[in-house]
Amino acid sequence: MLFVAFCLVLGVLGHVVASGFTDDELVPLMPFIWPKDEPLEAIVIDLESYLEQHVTVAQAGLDLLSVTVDQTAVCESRSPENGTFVVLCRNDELYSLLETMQSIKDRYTHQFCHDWVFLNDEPFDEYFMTGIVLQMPGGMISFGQIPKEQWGPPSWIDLAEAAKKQQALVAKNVYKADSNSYRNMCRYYSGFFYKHPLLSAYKYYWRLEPGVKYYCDIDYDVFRFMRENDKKYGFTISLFEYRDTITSLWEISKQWMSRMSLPLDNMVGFVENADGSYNLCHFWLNFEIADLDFFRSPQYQAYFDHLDRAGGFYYERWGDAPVHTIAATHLLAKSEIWWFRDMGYLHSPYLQCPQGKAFLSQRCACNPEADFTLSGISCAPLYEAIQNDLL
Ligand SMILES: Nc1nc2c(ncn2[C@@H]2O[C@H](COP(=O)(O)OP(=O)(O)OP(=O)(O)O)[C@@H](O)[C@H]2O)c(=O)[nH]1
Ligand SMILES: *[C@@H]1O[C@H](CO)[C@@H](O)[C@H](O)[C@H]1NC(C)=O
Ligand SMILES: [Mg+2]
Repeated sequence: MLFVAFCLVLGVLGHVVASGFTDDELVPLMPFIWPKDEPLEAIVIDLESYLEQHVTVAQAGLDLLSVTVDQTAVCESRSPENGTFVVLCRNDELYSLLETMQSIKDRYTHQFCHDWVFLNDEPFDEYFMTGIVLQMPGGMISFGQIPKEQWGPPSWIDLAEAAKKQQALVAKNVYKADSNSYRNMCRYYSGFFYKHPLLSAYKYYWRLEPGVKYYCDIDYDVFRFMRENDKKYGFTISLFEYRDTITSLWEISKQWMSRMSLPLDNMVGFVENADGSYNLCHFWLNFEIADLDFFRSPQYQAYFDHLDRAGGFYYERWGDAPVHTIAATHLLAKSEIWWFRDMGYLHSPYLQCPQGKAFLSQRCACNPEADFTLSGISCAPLYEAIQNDLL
């Protein structure tokens, strides 16, 4: 025991001396290069000792975890596009994530080997990272940690006031009203993920959540599609937000947007009623394929900062979905927004399932009659009407 502790301390000191990085630099250390032709058992032993050094340091709170496994040599054909998958999740979500990745691998990544970035507010453990890496069909696979100051209420939030307002939402039975971790997640996805150092090398991302499933073949590189067609924001399912979670979001957003010069061919009609109020439509954010540079733009960042100052991520329970949606519909041209209706996609309880010819040619495995688009609580008809100038 003493010996183990001694080795840990030595390892930790060695790391700090060797890396020389300060807390806020967050530079990824040397990647682990996956040797192509070695026996798997040997690779796993080396991988685990590489991971362990980093996990030990991160769990001791001495540095944020930042680990990269270079499996590009394993890709059958690597996508030349500047994009990556992004997954924010916890260590205990490994198995539902593996199922999700299996469906992505079957339907998509066996043809287009992309990179992956996994983020967590706590350090990922060796068990999680090894499990993920062994599943991968290749690519650059990175695991990062979220800086403390980006996860949790900022200093100007009055915590007593926030707790009081939270109780009022709980009394109204509002979905996730009592969850602070959900609030942290929504704020992070609204204003910080695109600034993470592990994402700074990329332009496009595809957001995945543990537990979602893909049911149809996707035979083209989605990042190439985004680039060639000048798309900046893509979604699958769109629906109505719970009004009580965003009581003041629309007014605050409208005031801010009224000072901006918006593109004339924007998509505000997707979110705004004739009387100027919010119709509650939003893109469901467990799926998102988008241009990180849109979020990195000074305009989006200023919008987020304004919302963050107002405090509604904690005083109310603003979702990242209405925030991204209000931003995209106001700040982008409608031609830059895209509905991926060809994706067979499930995030419980809602399913998008292509119909007719698409169902057949993409060999879908979902029930087309259970398609959310047909349910009457989808915003897709409004989206279609606006895209086709029918309104
Ligand atoms: N690391 C980490 N990940 C989180 C945390 N909260 C949420 N996430 C991730 O973000 C995803 C979205 O959060 P959920 O709680 O599932 O939110 P949701 O999809 O709106 O709600 P559900 O209907 O419950 O799935 C989850 O799948 C998690 O992977 C957190 O506190 N830490
Ligand atoms: C990828 O995109 C990012 C963000 O736009 C950019 O900074 C970077 O130079 C791009 N990389 C390549 C290889 O084009
Ligand atoms: Mg979820």
